[in-house]
Amino acid sequence: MDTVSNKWGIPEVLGLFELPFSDLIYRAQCVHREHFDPNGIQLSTLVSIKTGGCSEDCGYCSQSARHETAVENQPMLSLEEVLAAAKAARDNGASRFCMGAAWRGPKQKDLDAVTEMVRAVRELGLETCATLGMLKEGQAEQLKEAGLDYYNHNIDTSRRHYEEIISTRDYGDRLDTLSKVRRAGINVCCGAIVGMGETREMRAELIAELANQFPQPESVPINNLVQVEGTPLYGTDPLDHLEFVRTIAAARITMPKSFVRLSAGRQQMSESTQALCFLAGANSIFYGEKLLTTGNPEVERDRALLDKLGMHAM
Ligand code: SAM
Ligand code: DTB
Ligand code: SF4
Repeated sequence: MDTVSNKWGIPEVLGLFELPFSDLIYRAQCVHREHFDPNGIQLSTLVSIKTGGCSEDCGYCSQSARHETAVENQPMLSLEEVLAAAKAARDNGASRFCMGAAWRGPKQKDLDAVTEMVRAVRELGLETCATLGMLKEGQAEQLKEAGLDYYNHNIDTSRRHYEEIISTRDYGDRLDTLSKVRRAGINVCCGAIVGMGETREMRAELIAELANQFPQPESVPINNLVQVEGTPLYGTDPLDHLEFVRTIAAARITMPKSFVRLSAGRQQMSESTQALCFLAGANSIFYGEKLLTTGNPEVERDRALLDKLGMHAM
C-alpha cells in the first residue's frame, strides 16, 4: 500500500492473489487476528421485502423483468410479515437483518414503508441493513432518521467488466448512491460478485476499487455467482473455489477492519471451502434457508458447521 495516499495499487492487489496459497492465508489470518475475534462470526438473515419484476437488466439476477426465470413477482411484504421474519431470525440466533428489494430505486411511498420496517426491526435489537437500489437526494437521510445501520449497494464487478453485465446503469451511478449513503452517516455495505467470467486481474481491480474508497466500507459482501436458469450469466464457467478463497483473503488484507461477508454461493460450497473462507478472514455469513430468491444452507447444518469449527455467533 502507498502509505502517503493510503491507496492500494492494482498490481499490488494482484500480487496478493499470486502469493503461494499458504502465504496468502497466513497474511490474512495475521490481519484478521489484529482486528477481530478469529472464532467469532456474525449471522445475518436476509429477507426479500419485494421480489421480482425489476426494471434493471443485471445479467446475474433472477429478479430482472428482462429475464425469463422461475421467480414469481410479489408485491411488497407488509410490516407484520417483515416483523415476523425478523423475530424468527432473532430467535434462531441472527444479530443482523437485511431487507432487499427488487427496485432500480425506491419511490417515496416505498421508502415510507421501508422506514417503518427499519424502525420496527431495530426495536427488536437487531442490526439493520437495507438494499433498495439507487437513492435520490434526501432518501439516505430518511433511512438514517429511521435508524438504519447499514445500506448495501454493491459495485458488483470491476469498472472495466461492468458494461458486460449491466446496461441500465453505470459504475458512476453506483458510486453516486454510495456517496449519498456515506454523507448521510449510514455505514456502507459494499461488495461484489465473482464468478461472472471476469479475469483474476479484474478481481484485483474490484478489490482495489473497494479498498480505495475513503473511508473503507464497513461491510464487504463477497458473493460467488449463484447461476440462475434464464439469466444471461447462466452457464458461465464456475470460479475455482480456491480462487474464491483468495478473493476473500485479498479483501481481508486490504480492508482489515471491515466485516468481510461470505455471502451468496455457500450452498454450492463444501464445508472445507467455507472453513478456508473463515481462515482467510470472512467473519459473517447469511443465515437462514433462503437468500433473496435462491437457496442457502439449512440453519441446523450451519450450526453444526460452526460447532465443528469451534466458532461462535457474535
Ligand atoms: N435491487 C437492488 C440492487 O441491485 O442494488 C438491491 C437488491 S440486489 C438483488 C443486491 C445484490 O445481490 C446485487 O447487487 C448483487 O451483488 C447480489 N446478487 C443478485 N443476484 C445474485 C446472484 N445470482 N448471485 C450472487 N449475487 C447476486
Ligand atoms: C449481497 O451482497 N448479497 C445478498 C445481499 N447483498 C442483498 C444478495 C444475494 C442474492 C443471491 C441471489 C438470490 O437469492 O436471488
Ligand atoms: Fe434489479 Fe437489483 Fe436484480 Fe439488478 S440486482 S435486476 S437492480 S433486483
